[in-house]
Amino acid sequence: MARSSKRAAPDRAKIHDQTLIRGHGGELHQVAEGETPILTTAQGGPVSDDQNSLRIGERGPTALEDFHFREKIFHFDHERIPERVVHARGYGAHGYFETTEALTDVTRADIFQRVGERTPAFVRFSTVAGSKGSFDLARDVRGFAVKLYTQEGNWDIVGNNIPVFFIQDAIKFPDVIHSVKPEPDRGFPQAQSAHDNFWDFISLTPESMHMIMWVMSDRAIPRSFRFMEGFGVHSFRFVNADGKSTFVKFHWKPKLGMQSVVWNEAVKINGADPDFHRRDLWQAIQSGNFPEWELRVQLFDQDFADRFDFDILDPTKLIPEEVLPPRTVGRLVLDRMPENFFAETEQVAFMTQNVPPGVDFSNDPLLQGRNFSYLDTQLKRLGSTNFTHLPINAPKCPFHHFQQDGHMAMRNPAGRVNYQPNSWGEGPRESPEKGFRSFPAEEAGPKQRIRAESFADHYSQARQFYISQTPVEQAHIAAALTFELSKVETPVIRERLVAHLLNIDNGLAKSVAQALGLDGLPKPAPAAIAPRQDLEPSPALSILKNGPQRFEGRKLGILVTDGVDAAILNGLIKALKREKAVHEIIAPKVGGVTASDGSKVAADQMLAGAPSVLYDAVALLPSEVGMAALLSDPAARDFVADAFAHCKFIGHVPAARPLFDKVGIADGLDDGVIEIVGAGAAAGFVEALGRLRFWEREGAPAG
Ligand code: HDE
Repeated sequence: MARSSKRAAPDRAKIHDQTLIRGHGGELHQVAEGETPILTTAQGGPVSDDQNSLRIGERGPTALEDFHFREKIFHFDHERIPERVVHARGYGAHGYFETTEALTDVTRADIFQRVGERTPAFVRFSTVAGSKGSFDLARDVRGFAVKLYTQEGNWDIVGNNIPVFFIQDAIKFPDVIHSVKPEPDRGFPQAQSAHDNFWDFISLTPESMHMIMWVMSDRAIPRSFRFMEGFGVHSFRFVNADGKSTFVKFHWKPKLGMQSVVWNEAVKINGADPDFHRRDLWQAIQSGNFPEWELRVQLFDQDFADRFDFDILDPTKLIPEEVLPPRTVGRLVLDRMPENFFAETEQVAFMTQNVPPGVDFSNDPLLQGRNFSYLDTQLKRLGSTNFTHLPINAPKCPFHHFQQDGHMAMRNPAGRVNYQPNSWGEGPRESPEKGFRSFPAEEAGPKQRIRAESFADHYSQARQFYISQTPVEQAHIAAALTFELSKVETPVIRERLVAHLLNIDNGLAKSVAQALGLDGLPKPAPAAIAPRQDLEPSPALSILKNGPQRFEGRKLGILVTDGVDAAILNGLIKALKREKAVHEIIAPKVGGVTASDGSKVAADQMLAGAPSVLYDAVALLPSEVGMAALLSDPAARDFVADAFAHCKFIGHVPAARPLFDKVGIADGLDDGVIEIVGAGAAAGFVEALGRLRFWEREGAPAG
């Protein structure tokens, strides 16, 4: 039986048109102009009353025969499906992948054959530990899962925003996840790694140390999905038409550069806007600022693998970009939000085993385990083997097979033939040329449970990551470790972790021990292999060394009052537009203010609902009169104090100065606090914003 997915794409422009409504089958129905469609049951029966259930008498009992009520409540009762065991909280968007460099020599994958070709894509970003309703800015790894609907079937690169992982063997996955999730007796903490169980497991699992450096760094508190890198983590294979294999690692590089928030800010954002990352992606895409990443590949052969310092099958190791420069081969653009969160983002099923011909697996033991896990999890979550029938999971290329029946089967074979070979001359047959052929790697050896000796170095790359950071970033790692361990109630766990840090960096171990108030330093943890001190720093691992030097895609919060200088405000907005940045006007009342020239300025936010943590930088443009009222407003004081504490650039008119006095920072004002005098000065202020933060305020050099 032949099936094609060439279903007409819905005409999006018309979906919200009054004259078209979408039916439950996804089809659009025409209704006469001005006519309201009739509400029906799921069986299509017209409903006469949706406000009252069927009762015997005015105040009597409800009748069992009320099939409309029964169906409505039945369906409602079953609205939830199990959330993902990990990565439950996520947010997705549609877009496309464009091939910018053909890789015909290294892979036969169709997607890399033609420069300029676009392949539809769906991406889901997520946190790992929290449940579906948890807040966005947990300290956590972010999932970065990409589904590419290629001409040879779906290819899922189910990656993270961190290029290494906690464990080396998939059999440890339930343990690491159990340890980070809420503790089973008390049911908390939610979406937090700062508790005993997590650090107990970590401190007993030295292989996690490299990953720990990453999750304690600012990578784990990104400012936006748009400003994160993504990584396939494992070594995969490309296989070309001649059957030659090349190893490959996948990297996604954000076009607008990387950016994170600081911890104190993250904590406050979670209260002020738990959907911070969702809202950010939604707003960017809805306003036409489509986020974009480059796909870069690190390609290497067996020779390189043999020579490299670490085992390329070990997912707790990376290959520094300076050692093996990545090649840019494509770009990923997200330009459309799902029409329905549940149907698409919640039901999307990513699977590492979804690879097209020309992409293949390595023996990374984590990847091998994942290839089992993802199919299993889809059955549990989506409830049927037919989860590929859901539009978000169905391939967009023609597909033909004899799988049939099961729950919710919607695409059963038509006609008599549901097997092959058959004598009826019908139906699809396999193709040795076009079909997926596994790379014929030679495998032999005793069947055993063993960790390869080549996986035994747990500290050298952790150290390399640490020494590659700027002093500011290093200080953040120390502060994060201190915070997390301060929440651990069992002193021996704190000590055990510091013992590992001694194998990474003495200074780091000492500062954490001191900040925790440990009585002296423990002995370094026994190391299976002595940590290397000779690995060169890799600048690519630092966020701040790779700053975008522009404010594009970022958001300025502009605080105004009645009497705001209209020329300055307009100058500022113009300069931001030129920089492709966005802004929000924050006023004491959401009704807005009247500017100096008598014009009405609409507000996006009321001050009490818009703390400065929601912005990348702030501008204070009160009038003298407006200022007087702000001085006694705690929201105004927090607005400024937090912006300053979080090293944000603060632009201000002279009238705002008393606020600095009021919050006690007037004596410490630095070059990150910029006076805006006259309309022309606004452009200068916006130019300074390109540095994103004034890190010198933290007392450590930024570079
Ligand atoms: Fe996953 N992982 N994982 N994982 N993972 C899931 O699949 C699993 C691992 C990642 O947005 C689950 O559909 C095992 C590494 C992402 O829908 C589950 C192991 C990396 C997502 C699963 C790992 C990831 C998942 C849960 C250890 C980075 C979210 C729901 C071997 C390279 C995808 C689901 C989305 C989701 C299993 C380790 C990334 C249970 C067994 C390493 C981005 O199948």
